[in-house]
Amino acid sequence: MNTAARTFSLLTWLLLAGCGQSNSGTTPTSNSSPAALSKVPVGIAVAQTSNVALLGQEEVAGAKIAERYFNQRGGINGTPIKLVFQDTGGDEAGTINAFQTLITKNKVVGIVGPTLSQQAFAADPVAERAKVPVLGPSNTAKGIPQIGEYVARVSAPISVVAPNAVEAALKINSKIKRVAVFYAQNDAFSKSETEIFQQTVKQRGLELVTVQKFQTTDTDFQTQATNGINAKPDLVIISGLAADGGNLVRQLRELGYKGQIIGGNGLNTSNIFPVCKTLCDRILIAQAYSPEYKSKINTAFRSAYRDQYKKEPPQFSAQTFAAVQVFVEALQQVNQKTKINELPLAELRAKLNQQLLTGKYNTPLGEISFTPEGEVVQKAFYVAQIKMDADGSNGKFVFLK
Ligand code: 1QQ
Repeated sequence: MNTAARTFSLLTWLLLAGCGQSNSGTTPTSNSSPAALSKVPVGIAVAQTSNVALLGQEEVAGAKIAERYFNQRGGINGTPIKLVFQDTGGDEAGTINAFQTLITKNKVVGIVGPTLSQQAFAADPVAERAKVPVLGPSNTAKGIPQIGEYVARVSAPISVVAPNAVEAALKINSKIKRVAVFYAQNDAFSKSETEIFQQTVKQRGLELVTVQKFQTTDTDFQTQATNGINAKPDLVIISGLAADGGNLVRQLRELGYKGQIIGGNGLNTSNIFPVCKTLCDRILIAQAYSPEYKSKINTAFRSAYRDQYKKEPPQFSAQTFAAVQVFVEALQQVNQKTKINELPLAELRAKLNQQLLTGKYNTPLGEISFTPEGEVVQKAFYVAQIKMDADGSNGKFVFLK
């Protein structure tokens, strides 16, 4: 590259990194140009619109708190990070689009996202082919880290999280025998989660009295709820997403179901409160995060979240914070060996991917690390129970001891 071209490419980098998404009119540099960064662009590809935004908006919140937190502490050895947000919407096509934009246009060093496993199975291969590291903040289905070398996750697999909720239900009511399971058959995570729940039920010697299927786009669950209730369960387990899951809970209760309900990870948000209101009360949900976890970084994260949102931070915010943290701390490590703004982007992405898999991170989720395949290694899990106010206008997650 001649001097004029190189200067142009550096300017383009500065513009790209400084202005986030607004890079119209500039010619993107090639991936082999030096990554002369005034800010290090990290992509956030989560659902900001559609029903999936009920989950994704908590991820945006966690990412923004992380950006502020780490930049206040010097970013990558003096160079701040700049989060570049691309909305995936709720489907696969939107996610592939968001990934492509982040990779080729915004030239991010890595991507945190997407919200759903269903979206990850479609879009992560795009990042894999482009050799751009992806950190799943909330992809819990079986098979995510196996998508490729550049795919890892901070979200513990549902196989280690979900059984805790069944254990908690049995602790609350040891008489539980008959279990009805409901799952969204058009969602990869829900299918993966229900397999784990169904296995757990059998391993515990409980009776699986019915399995009912629905779609995440459904709003009317009369048929499934009636079938479920007719099987006389004393425990109902739901694997779906927030809007459908919340509606199913509401309709089960309206039709008279009085027993315990376990909600899966897709219901793990206070955004279901407006859907099932007082009828959300008592739902049990397993957690990969507790706001009460004692550590310096969780105390800082928790108070930043509470200052802004006047409630306890939810799991998805904590997981997304942790994903940004992993990128930041891995970039700091890479930078100690070779200054990151002297590295061509393709090399930086490759080094970042290698580095992040080898580190240990003291996150709000506790200390985490990764297997060589990119599976998160995490120690502590929890179960919370929803407690709604009498008028159903608000509620909270109460962590069980
Ligand atoms: C997945 C999930 C989602 C329900 C979390 C937002 O766990 O899709 O894997």
